[in-house]
Amino acid sequence: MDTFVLKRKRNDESDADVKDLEPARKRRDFTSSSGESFHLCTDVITRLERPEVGLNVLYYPSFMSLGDSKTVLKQLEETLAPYFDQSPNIVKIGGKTIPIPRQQTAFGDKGLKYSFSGISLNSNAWIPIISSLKSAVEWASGDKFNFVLVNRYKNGDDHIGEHRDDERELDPLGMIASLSFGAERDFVFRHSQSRGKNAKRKDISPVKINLLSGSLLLMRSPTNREWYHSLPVRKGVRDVRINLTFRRMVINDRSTQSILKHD
Ligand SMILES: O=C(O)CCC(=O)C(=O)O
Repeated sequence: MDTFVLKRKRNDESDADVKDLEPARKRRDFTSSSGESFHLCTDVITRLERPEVGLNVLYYPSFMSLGDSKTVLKQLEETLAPYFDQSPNIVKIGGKTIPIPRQQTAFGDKGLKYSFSGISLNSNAWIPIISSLKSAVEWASGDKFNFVLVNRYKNGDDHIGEHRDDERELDPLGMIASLSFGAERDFVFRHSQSRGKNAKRKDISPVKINLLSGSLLLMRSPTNREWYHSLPVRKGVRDVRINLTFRRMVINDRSTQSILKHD
């Protein structure tokens, strides 16, 4: 795949592949609602901005330290196991029943739902660890979120297929904030017009980022309209990864349902 690759080593500003690093900006000590204190850092920022093709992404590789991200992963594993167990583990695509290649759960304001490929996940009420992470992400992004989808990948076989987060109720101008813990995994953006045999824009290369544990990725408008994203299979990866995508849903009385189609 001809990709524009962003790969960085934590705190190694000499990495030649990294574009547009900014000098130190913001740091903050953060006490979670369960009393732990974490150090948040947005000093290092990688900008993936190509306005001519609608790419508008910020990546903070060391938003949380490796130590803190390990602590959070452990807490998430302990706290979320029952939530994952209750969630559907199959989807129906074209009349076929297919196992979902990861575990999922969702938290959010009352009544919000996430639906894809014929199944739907009701949002659970906010719990302390998830609320703390939401506050941390709101601080860094300057945006507000009312819903989070949590994906758990047990190893590199688990994945998410190429898709856009095009839920009907997703605020189209809101950003999506993606927080990762555990195994490093590649995350791939592909422009909507560069896909398939009859692609109109074969000249637009995919963009691949190696998402680190404790990193934060902000997908800002119009990225999600113009680009698909995926977390491909990576056979060599043995460890668990948990990802949280914070979103802002528009709440209205008629419908609180969102629609997504991917494996
Ligand atoms: O796990 C990831 O980094 C991607 C998750 C994702 O694509 C989604 O929640 O829509």
